[in-house]
Amino acid sequence: MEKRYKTFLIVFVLQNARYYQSLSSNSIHSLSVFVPSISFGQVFTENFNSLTDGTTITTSNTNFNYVRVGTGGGSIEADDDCGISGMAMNIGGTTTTSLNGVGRSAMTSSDVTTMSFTICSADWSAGDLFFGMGTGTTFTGNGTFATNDLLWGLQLNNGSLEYRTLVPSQWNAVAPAPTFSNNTCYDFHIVANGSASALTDYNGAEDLAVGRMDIYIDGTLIANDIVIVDNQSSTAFRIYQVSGGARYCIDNIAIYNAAQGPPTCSDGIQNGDETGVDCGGPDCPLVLLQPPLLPSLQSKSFLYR
Ligand SMILES: [Ca+2]
Ligand SMILES: [Ca+2]
Ligand SMILES: [Ca+2]
Repeated sequence: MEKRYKTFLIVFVLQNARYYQSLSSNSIHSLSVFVPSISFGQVFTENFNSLTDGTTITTSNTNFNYVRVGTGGGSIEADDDCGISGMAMNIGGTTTTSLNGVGRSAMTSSDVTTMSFTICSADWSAGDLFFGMGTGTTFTGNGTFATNDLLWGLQLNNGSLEYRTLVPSQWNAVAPAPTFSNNTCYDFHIVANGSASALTDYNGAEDLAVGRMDIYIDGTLIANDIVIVDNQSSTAFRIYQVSGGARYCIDNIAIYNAAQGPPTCSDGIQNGDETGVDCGGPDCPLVLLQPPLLPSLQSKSFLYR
């Protein structure tokens, strides 16, 4: 997999410019973008873009407040060659007993939450990766946590997407089962409702019953109103490798204390793998990096990435 940094020098018709600026001869102007960079309800974000390739990830160089590299091997490091635009987190190990995890606790408490992230793997069949949200002291430490600490929990178990239930306490396959191709990245997006009220049209036209979650992959609703673990408020999330030798690249982690639809190129906020508001990354329009220098021509040269 290769990252996809590309620089384009293209001809751009001034009348179609996305961002307007006044121009004067032979001078350089800065651009002003009058949009918020963090959307309403977002309580956590991490995209690793300031890390150097190969950096061992700790809480001191990320927005996490929980990082664990368990006994038996494994590691967590920054990786710029995952197929994700920009730096990502590479989590996993080479043994079957590793426990590598990251997370955040003490976030704003909410019983309606959204978690969004991008994930890739070279071999989905080789490991077991957990991700979920919840509360309780075990979310903040190294210990495994009780099922009833979870608002919701999912795992990618040897390529099978499974959800946790409290009664009976077990893992259940999401149906119909989504399939995952090796060396391919997917955008996961989970909206969970632990409140006492059903949600209506949270994503324009999508509802979510009490005690349920909607699971989107690559912007498509692949599991509708799946049972969550326990109706409760959440203050934390964790992602960890349960077992297996697989490594996973994870990026663009975002947590909201509200019901948020999956990222789009027109929602007015920078989310998903966008590098600007509704632009950049593999799915959205190019980001304007540099204004034109010569204003006198009908067509201009711009630098994009
Ligand atoms: Ca990144
Ligand atoms: Ca739904
Ligand atoms: Ca967007």
